[in-house]
Amino acid sequence: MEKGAEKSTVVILKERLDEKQYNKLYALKNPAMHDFIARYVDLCNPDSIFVCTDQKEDLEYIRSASVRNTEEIKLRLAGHTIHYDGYFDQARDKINTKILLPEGVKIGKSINTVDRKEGWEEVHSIFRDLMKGHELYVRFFCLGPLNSEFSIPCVQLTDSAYVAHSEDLLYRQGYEQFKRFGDFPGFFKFVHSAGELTNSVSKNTGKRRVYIDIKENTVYSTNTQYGGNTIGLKKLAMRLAIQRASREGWLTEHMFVMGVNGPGSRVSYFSGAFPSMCGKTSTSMVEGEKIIGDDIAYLRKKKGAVYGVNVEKGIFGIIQGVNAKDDKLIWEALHSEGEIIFSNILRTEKGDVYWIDKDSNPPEKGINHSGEWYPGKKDKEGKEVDVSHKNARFTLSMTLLKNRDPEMENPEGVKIGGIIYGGRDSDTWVPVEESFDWQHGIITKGASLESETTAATLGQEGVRKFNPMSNLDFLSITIGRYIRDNLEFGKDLSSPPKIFSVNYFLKDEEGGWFNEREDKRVWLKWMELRVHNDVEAIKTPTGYIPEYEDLSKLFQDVLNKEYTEDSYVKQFTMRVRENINKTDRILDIYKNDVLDSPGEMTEVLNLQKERLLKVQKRLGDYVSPFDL
Ligand code: SPV
Ligand code: MN
Repeated sequence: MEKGAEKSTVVILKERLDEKQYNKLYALKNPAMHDFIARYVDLCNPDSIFVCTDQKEDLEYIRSASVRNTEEIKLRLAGHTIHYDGYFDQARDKINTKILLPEGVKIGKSINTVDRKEGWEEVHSIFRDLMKGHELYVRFFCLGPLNSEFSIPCVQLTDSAYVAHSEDLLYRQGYEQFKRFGDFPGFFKFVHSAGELTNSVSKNTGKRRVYIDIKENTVYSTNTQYGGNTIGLKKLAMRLAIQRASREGWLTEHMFVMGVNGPGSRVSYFSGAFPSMCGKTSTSMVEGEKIIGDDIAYLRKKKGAVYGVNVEKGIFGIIQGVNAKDDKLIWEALHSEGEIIFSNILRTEKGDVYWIDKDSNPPEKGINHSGEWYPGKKDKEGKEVDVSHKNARFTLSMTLLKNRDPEMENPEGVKIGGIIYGGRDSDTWVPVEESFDWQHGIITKGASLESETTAATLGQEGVRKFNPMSNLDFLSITIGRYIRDNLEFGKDLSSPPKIFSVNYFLKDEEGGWFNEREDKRVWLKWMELRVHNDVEAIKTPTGYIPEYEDLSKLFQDVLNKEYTEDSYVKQFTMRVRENINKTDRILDIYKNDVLDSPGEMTEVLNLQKERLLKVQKRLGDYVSPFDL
């Protein structure tokens, strides 16, 4: 080949792939996909390439590759493995995650961006030869159920067998779908390289980049392994899907989807948005109910209602605090044989695992994300190293769960009866409240969500941050446009879902919790009854709250517990002053920081403030629910 002349796709792929892999790739008649793969094979220069079909033996190849290359280590129970990310690569890197912004496009200052050309060139220069010494895995998946209007086909290139393996547990296989579709455009593309490794973890995290090209539906990720930075179909695909949804009139949300059992054989479906580490997975996995998904949902309008699907088919869940009492179903799955990848927790020589707030005391030694571990170990900065990282995770396919809802693979999705917004809020919102209607719910619950930061992203914890719909980290359009899309979405529905807020994190003056972890089971049942107007509620300036008698009955029925009037008053006292302050904060944000904020925003928030001021004048800063 002459220097300077571009090699053709076929030439590159013939040269680089062995015959078997080449044939698997060319059984798919999609030239755009072939071009994409050839470009990155040529640039990243892997030692070898494996094309993964949906066949069992191919999946087995990936599974054993991750053990062979020591990205995963086998544990005592069959199917269980453990993976470690680098000590400084334990969470989403918000600083180096950027949208490649095309010229002339504005998406507001809350979204991290880099000029498209500049960012594209930077990440492509990092990619040059980055896969040298590695095997490249080519994988095909589908976001959303197969054969559905929700489906989005995807191609992932990664040189991490751990990432390829994780995706296998988390997403529906899409090779056969690509084959059926033939030559089609519009699939999402992901290129990831863990980069140079030391002790099986990414070495050059200084060159960690996650760049999202909304113009080409492509995401680039380099020099990192942590799932939130690397598993393309998870949060990276969300940015692409949010763009597409906005153009096409549907929604991409950071939401679980679950079925709540009502009286008789009634099942009502809910979707719920919570920031990371605020109880989203544990809510969707509560005892007695059914899970469809724990993290990401697509919502579409059909027949005057909202239908939702789980974009994924597995869980990449927080393991800290999972214990036999509060998380029975997760606990059981984690202690049964089956394919599970644990990450960033302690393992012993015998292959048992420990994490923060597991039931039993941790052993005196083991290996964790910091290497050899012993109680009291300090890191280089003098900080005590916990037995596991706070953002440590478990990854499993939901086929391992007994509480998986049979509707999960329904290509139609499930009809959503209620939408829940929740955050980490120590002093303002009551534990559960229903909004007056769709507009009021979107504006004062979803678009007004604030939450204290957690270990799910790098940086300081416990800082109250504005996080509309818990989706701020994943937006690729202006907040204003996103809120407008949400408002529009509900406008012409004949049976709109009811919108609720929940707060599991309310604290008393001494900093103790007002809620027990299992209380959420009661809040879910109350919301289920409200969806069908089966119980009355008390009208407050901010929405409808439960009546004491209904909760008392539910606590008895669901938890076999007495619910005292005193607990009710503590939990449901209207914190008028805090709510006014919050409304002011949110008004300020939408007036001053948000581009193209819809006019309804300030209208609805101002009305809410007036209602709060009136109550304050009449009854003071703290009002018992019995006085409302
Ligand atoms: C979250 O942090 O919201 C997660 C895990 O669900 S991550 O993949 O990091 O986004
Ligand atoms: Mn999440």
